[in-house]
Amino acid sequence: MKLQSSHGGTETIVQINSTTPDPGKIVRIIRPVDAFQINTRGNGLATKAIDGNPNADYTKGSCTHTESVVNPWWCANLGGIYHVNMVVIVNRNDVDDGTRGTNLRVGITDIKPVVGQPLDIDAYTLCEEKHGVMGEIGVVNCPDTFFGRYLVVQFRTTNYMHVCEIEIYGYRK
Ligand SMILES: [Ca+2]
Repeated sequence: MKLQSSHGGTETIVQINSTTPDPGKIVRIIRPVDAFQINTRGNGLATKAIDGNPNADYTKGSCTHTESVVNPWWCANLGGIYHVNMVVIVNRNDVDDGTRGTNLRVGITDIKPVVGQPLDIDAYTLCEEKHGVMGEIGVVNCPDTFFGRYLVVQFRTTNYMHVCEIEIYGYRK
């Protein structure tokens, strides 16, 4: 796994033994076709989490930003049905009030979330929840049996959500 810029067409390949029961499947980084989030504050567009630039300084222009809401969420349209094995989330690191990025949850669904609407991730296939503050990087594993078109990242808290890159690993169903 690498977190450096992936511009230039290079493709990251990782080995995830614990979640890849079939050794014939190659887990690769998935390139989503679109990203959106519950709402957007300023220039913190949702697509900045999939622009290939993991720079964690918001002022450098490659991080997302929502308003402060209950259970803010972000979603990637994977452009097809994928098994998702792992998600790596790079948190913003130039501001830290000690609570942002709390109770990270990742889920998969075929139902497109609606911008501006709250999202009940418990209704989705929930990969994992990380209790407490995420820190600079969050890593979430998904069971190999999970698949879908939309990958949702949510913080179960009331706060702003701002992440700087979200890398999704898996393989096409
Ligand atoms: Ca970015």
